[in-house]
Amino acid sequence: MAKNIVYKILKSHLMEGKLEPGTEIAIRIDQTLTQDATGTMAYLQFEAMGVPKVKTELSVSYVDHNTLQDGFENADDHRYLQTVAAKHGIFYSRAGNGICHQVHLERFGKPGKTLLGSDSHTPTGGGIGMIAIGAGGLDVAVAMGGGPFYLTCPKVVKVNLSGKLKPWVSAKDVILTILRMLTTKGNVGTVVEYGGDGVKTLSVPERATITNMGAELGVTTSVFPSDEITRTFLKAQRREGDWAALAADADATYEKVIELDLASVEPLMAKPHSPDNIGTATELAGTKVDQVMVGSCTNSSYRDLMIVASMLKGRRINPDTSFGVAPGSRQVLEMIAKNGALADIVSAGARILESTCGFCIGSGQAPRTDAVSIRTSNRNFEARSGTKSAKVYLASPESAAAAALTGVITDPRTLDMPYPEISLPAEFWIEDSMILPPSKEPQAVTIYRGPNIGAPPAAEPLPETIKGVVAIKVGDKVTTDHIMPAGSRLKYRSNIPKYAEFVFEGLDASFSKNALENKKAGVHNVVIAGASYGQGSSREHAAICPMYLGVRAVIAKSFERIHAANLINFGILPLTFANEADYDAIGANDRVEISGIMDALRKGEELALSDKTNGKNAALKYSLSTRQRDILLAGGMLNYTKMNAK
Ligand code: MIC
Ligand code: SF4
Repeated sequence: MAKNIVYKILKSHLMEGKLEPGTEIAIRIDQTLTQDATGTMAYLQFEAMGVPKVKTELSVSYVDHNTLQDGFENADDHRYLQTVAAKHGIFYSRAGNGICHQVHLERFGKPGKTLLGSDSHTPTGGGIGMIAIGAGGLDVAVAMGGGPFYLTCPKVVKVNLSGKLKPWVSAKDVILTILRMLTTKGNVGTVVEYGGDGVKTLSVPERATITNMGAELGVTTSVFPSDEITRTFLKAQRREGDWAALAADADATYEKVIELDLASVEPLMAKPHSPDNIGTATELAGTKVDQVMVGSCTNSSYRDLMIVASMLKGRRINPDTSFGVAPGSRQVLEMIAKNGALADIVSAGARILESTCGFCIGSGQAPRTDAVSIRTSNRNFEARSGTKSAKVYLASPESAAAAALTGVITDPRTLDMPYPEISLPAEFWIEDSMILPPSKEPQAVTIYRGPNIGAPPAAEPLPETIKGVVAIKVGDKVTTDHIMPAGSRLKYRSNIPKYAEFVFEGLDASFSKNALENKKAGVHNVVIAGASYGQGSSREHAAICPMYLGVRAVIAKSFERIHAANLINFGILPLTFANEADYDAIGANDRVEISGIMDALRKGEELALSDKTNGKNAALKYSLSTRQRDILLAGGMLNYTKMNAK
């Protein structure tokens, strides 16, 4: 049967199930990646499994999120990660070596392979033809232990690219165009596959920008073919041997085909506070800009920084605009340092930042009160920048540099300068000394555990009846940044009781305290939510910390994929309203009851919420595979794994 790229890779990795969209399948994972903010939990869970050496072809542990080190916590965690990697067969990319997705693309990704990463932007690897998926740390730990990864067999949507981008328009504008079409809601269970003649006009870094920010669509992943351009990129990384051709069969079928003429794409920006709230640079032009930040895993490649450097060369940034630049990797930084482009950026007045996530996750560079900040990153959720009143716009490096020069939002096509032509080098600068291979004598490695590292709490089995209170009621598109803020709170990632103090901090500062009191009093906490609950990050802390606070069920209009899986892994029931209108009737603090849970789950029957405060009932649905039901019945993934090991 004719196949698209997605099904070719899934087929060659299929371990359980059939390739029928909507059904649960299990696939073999070739490579894993973790980053430090999700990694400590993932490795603690991996250690708990008792597997001496990872069973994947390659596992890499990156340090790129928590590098601010405003206290001992981050450095302690780094040391833990380094030693645990050395002991268990994992490569360790040290702080300073770059952002996980950028470095993985440069040094490790391979066309046709599967990659599971404990970070939602893992689909960046789709830029070189990988099926690269973001997941919670526990799922990644299981994959490192040799277990399969379970997912819903996706529908595949093709984006058929034709034509060529016009000057001053780049890959970021392409993905913003697609976000305008598909939005951040309603794409769960889909993979976007790119094809068409336009593909060959895009370099690997450009393709990676598109697959990276595909995460904001809420799709499982996005993938490009692997062609001669991919081969040239890998050759320039001295990895031509890792190349493999990958293309869809001529008569491959898709759920839907979306046509996109690259020549029709114009400079766009995502306006506050959602990546799908799109405006054109033309219509936004003239808005005063206080801060411009270039970097993040979306737009920090050699290509992107060379564009910025060429635009700034011989010019000065606007005196009212603060301008920060964070190159995506040490490779990028070293190359622009050697060829002089870094000097052009510095001379223009830029502040050079570490090759890390930094500003993107709100770890430093919080803008001033009410500021307009133009960023090349992928998420502009409210308060993520560290300043609640800031208005963050997401843009291409071209549009960002234009704003830095003029001090206002500027359509880069209106600048009085020629469009810089950037070609990728025949050979990148390659020096991997910041990537430490695993120890040859693992038995001699002692794992370092600083006081910041606590054991992950175990989930309790589900009760027969959830009897409690609506501890919070939230609206649509509540992101994991709302549930479990990052930024200055990031350093508590390895300390669940402490980190749990900040659950829903921005929405209801007393949530954590109240929820914990309910738990102590034996009252179950229930969360009521609107559509697309849990958008954004893969952080399983958005499930672990609520679990720790005694949240037993989340009832939403709909869930995002990674977050729903994390809730199940940590024994929290993800339920949806059979009639969405019932959402309106339930109030915060209402006394609620859901009974007969075990029995209903075992039989696959509907559940009902009885609201004791208003006397109304709401029918509840769930979309769980038998395996997921068993995980919930066991009280989470760790309990389930232990039970099955016996
Ligand atoms: C993010 O962009 O929100 C993060 C920080 O990279 C997260 C992971 C995390 O919360 O640690 C992600 O996207 O998964
Ligand atoms: Fe890091 Fe930002 Fe990318 Fe997340 S989105 S991995 S915080 S650079």
